[in-house]
Amino acid sequence: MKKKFLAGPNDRPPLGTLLSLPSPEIAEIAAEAGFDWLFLDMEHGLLDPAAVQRMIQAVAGHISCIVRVPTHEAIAIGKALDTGADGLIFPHINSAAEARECIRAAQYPPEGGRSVGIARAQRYGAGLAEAVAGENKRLTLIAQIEHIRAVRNIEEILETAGLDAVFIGPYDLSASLGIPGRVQDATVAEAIEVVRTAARKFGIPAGLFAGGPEAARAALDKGFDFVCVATDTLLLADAARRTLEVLR
Ligand code: 3PY
Ligand code: MG
Repeated sequence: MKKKFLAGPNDRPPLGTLLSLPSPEIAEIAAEAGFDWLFLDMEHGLLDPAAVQRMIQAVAGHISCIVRVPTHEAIAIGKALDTGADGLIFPHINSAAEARECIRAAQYPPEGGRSVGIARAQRYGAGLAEAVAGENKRLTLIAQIEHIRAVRNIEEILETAGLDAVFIGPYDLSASLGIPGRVQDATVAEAIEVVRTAARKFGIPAGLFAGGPEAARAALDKGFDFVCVATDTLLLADAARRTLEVLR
C-alpha cells in the first residue's frame, strides 16, 4: 500500500515545492497556495533541525513534510526524523549499499538501527511507545537518484528493502554527465527515462525535481508519481521580476 504522502490527494500525483529559507511563514504560504507537500532542504540552503521543526509545526497535519538530509550519517538522519518529518529524501544515493545504510538509520529495530530519542516525533516522551511501534510504517523513505552511476545501478537500488520511492535530481545528474545545468539535454532525458522505466517495472513510485511549471507539466504528462516544482527563492524571484515587468 502507498504511504500517505505518495497516495496524493484524490489520487493525483502530489505536487510539492522545495523550501530552503528558514521560515515557518513561507511553509504556511506554500501550504495556503495549495501545494500537497513540502521538500524541506537541509542539503542546500539554510535549514537546520530547529528551522525544519518550526516549519513542520507551522503546517502540522495539513500537508506532508519530507526532509532532504544533508548527509548519509545516522546522526543527521535521526535528527531530521526527530522533528516529526513525514519522510526523508537521501541525496546522492549511488548504490544499493548506500540506500541500505540510510534506510537502516531511519528505521527502528528490528528492521533498522534508528536511535531512540525523545523529541517532537515521540511527542516529547508521551508518544514514545507509539513512535517505536508505528514510525517504520508511517515514514516515506526516498532515495535521490542524481548521478549516472546511480542510473547504472538503478535495479539494485530499487530492490532495497524499505525503499518507498525514488526521486530524480536532474541538475546533479546533468553535472555527473559533464554538462552541469543542461537538464534539457537528450543524454539527461535518456538517463531520467531509464530510471522512470525501471521504477515502473519494480512497482516503486518515481518523482522528479522540475525547475519550473513547464518542466513539471512535462513530468506529469510522462507519468511521474510525484513532482517537486521550483523552490522558494525561484518562486519569489519570478514573482518579483514579473511584477516589475508590468510596471516598467
Ligand atoms: C538536483 O536536481 O540535483 C536536485 O537535487 C534537485 O532536488
Ligand atoms: Mg542534487
